[in-house]
Amino acid sequence: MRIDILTVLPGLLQGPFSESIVKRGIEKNLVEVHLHDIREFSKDKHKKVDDTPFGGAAGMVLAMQPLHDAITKLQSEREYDEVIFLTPDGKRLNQGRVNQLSLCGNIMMICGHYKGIDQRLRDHIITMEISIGDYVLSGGELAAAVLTDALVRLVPGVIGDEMSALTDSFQDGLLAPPVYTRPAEYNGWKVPEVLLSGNHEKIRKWEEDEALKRTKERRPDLFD
Ligand code: 6GU
Repeated sequence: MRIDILTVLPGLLQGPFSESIVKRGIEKNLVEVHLHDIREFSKDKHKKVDDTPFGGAAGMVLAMQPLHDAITKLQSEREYDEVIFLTPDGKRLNQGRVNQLSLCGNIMMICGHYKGIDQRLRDHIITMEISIGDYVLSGGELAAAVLTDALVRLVPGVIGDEMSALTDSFQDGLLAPPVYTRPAEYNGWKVPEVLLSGNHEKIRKWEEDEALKRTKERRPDLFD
């Protein structure tokens, strides 16, 4: 999988990709993540990347020329399965959509800023608009980092069996059951007896019941 991210703040994204799972996926050559600074494409003498909106509304819009040139250059180099705009008015991200997107070869992500991007780019070039939740971030960068992390961990080989992505919360439509580790008693707090029983069938049943109970209590909406 190759992910190209277009941003006016590449520095905001370097940290999240140089640690842990994403770092490992890159080092194993299973994923490529490329950051592109939109400002480098600006033909303005001051390298401006924002512009005022027609109609006189407050705020600024990402300038047309540098963003369109950046997208066009990347599209001339390879075919993209999706050109995703990260924006609070996009479709809300969930595990189902992450699973679908994880099958892509090449993904382009565009980080929104200011009041967003020109609607004509959304109409003609963007293929998918994604929000990561009902709250406002200062820009699309952190959302792109979230989406990239969620995708990379599903690429075969990036995470080992010991962390199996298939047992994550949401992957089977339920929250994950509680987990315990040694010692079996700590500070007077005991691990549920069944987990020490060695009876794998019983343990699986217990985990299933706990996952159901937890989902009913915390996220009844997941049953809708
Ligand atoms: Cl994708 N962008 C911004 N700016 N805010 C958000 C978001 C995206 N998703 C939730 N809030």
